[in-house]
Parts: sequence; structure tokens; C-alpha cells
Amino acid sequence: AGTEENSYERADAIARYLLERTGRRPELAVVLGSGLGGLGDSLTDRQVLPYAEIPGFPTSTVAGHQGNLIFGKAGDRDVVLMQGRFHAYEGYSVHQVTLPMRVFHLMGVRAVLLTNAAGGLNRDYAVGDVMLIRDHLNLPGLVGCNPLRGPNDERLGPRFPSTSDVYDKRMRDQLAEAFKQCNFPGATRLGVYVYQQGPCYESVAECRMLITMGADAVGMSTVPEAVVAHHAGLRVCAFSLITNMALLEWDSAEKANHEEVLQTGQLRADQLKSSVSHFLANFSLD
Ligand code: 6GU
Repeated sequence: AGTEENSYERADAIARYLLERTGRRPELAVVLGSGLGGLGDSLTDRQVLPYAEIPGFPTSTVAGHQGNLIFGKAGDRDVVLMQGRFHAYEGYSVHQVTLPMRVFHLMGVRAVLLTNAAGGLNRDYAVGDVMLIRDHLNLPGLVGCNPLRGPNDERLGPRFPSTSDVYDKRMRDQLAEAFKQCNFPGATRLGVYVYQQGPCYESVAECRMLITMGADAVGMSTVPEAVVAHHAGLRVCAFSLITNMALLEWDSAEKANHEEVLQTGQLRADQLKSSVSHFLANFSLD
């Protein structure tokens, strides 16, 4: 797409800078969601680049979100990891939010794992479960805020890309296997993630609406990146840590809050770290 913020030229300049500066050739990129940034520690042979040191890259701001690009190894595999992502609710344009996917593609990365913290809508789910994303509802995308809006640059992907096949089944199955092998203590679910821009958590009526639309979990990220990565031909896999249950009763004494989201991230940090490391070291791209 043709805005200056995520143009081929900008993404390509950043990709070249990173390849030159690090000498690394990662095959896989990982984006760490709220409270999951600690996964960055699990890599070996690490090289940490703060976003602020990368010319042309946006910088990140929210409490609980760090801002580093980490190059390193998981087993024998070279990976690059975003510790902290850009969200539309912070004021970044949807083009800035998705720029890193184009950078990864132009660096030669072939697959991306996107992670997030999400609210559980499906009443079978519990706090601390993981939901592998099978499909999404891109609410802002449907009503005029699609990350691919604008002139299309064919070097980055087609004008009218499909989205019926964004989430790669083979990667997802391998990820499920990694959670199983590592005895992840929560259930591993398969479901539909609905993206709403935030920063407000949903009202009770909104949660009820989202359930009738077919969503199992709700969050404020991932879908723009997934769409742009898929557009560029990257293989995409994504999961949500269910950090809290969305509230469906009007007179509930509870309410959604960021502390609970971060606490559940903490609670599951070590187990997520081992499952994701296992996946990164063992998954196969063919
Ligand atoms: Cl309940 N809603 C949204 N939109 N994002 C979340 C969440 C809920 N819990 C964690 N992230």
C-alpha cells in the first residue's frame, strides 16, 4: 500500500539496515503481546536493538510494553522477536502498526508468530488458557480502516488478497503440539479472535454482540499485522493468552482492567516461554 509510512522504500531501507547492522538472517519473526515480553529472555546469542535506534521505525509507549527488536537463536534457528508492538489505540496509524511485517518480509523472514493477551468471550474458556487463532473478525477493517487501504504496491502483495486462509494450519498444529509436549497447564483452544481498536474494553452489550457474531476472544491487536503479513506472503500463526473473562452481566461488581491482564501474563510467563521456545526450535517450514 502506498503511504509513506509503510511504503516499499521505507520497509526496504529498514530491512537493509537491520541485515547490515546485525548480520543475522532470521527465518521466523515473533511478536510478543502484553505481559508476554519476558519471552524475549529465552533466546540465546541475543542482540537487542531498541526501536528508537532503528531509523524509520516507530517507537512504543504503553506501560507494560517494551520496545526492542531482539535477534537471537531458539535452538539452531535464527529468529527475530518484537518485544512490544504498535497499537492503533496509541495513535499509530494502521500503516505504522503493520510496517514491521513488511520489514520482516523484505529481510527474508518466511513466517511470523503473533501473540496477544485477550479477553475470553466463549464461556467454555478459562483465564490462563491459550487460544490458537483459526480465524478473525476484523471489525475496523470491515468499516473502513483496513491496513491495506491505499494504492497497492505489487512488490508487497496483490491488490485484492484473500483472507480466508490467513492462519497457517500446519504452523498452528505444530504450535498445538509444542503446548502439549511442554505440558502447558491451561487448555489449548481453537477459536475466532475479534479485533476492536481499543483502548476501551468492551461494554456488556458489545461483548454480547461479539459472541453472537461468532467470536471466542477479543483483543486490540494482531489482526492488522496478520493481514499485512499474509498479503506479503508470510506464513502466519497466532495465539491469544486468555488473561481475563469478558463480562456478560450488567450488574457485575467486576470490571476489565490492565492489571489483571498483566498478572495473568506473569502467571503463565514461564510455561509460555517453554512452549514457544520449543515451537521455535522445532517447527518446520516446509
Ligand atoms: Cl476483555 N478486551 C480487549 N479488547 N482486549 C483485551 C481484553 C479484553 N483482555 C485483554 N486484552
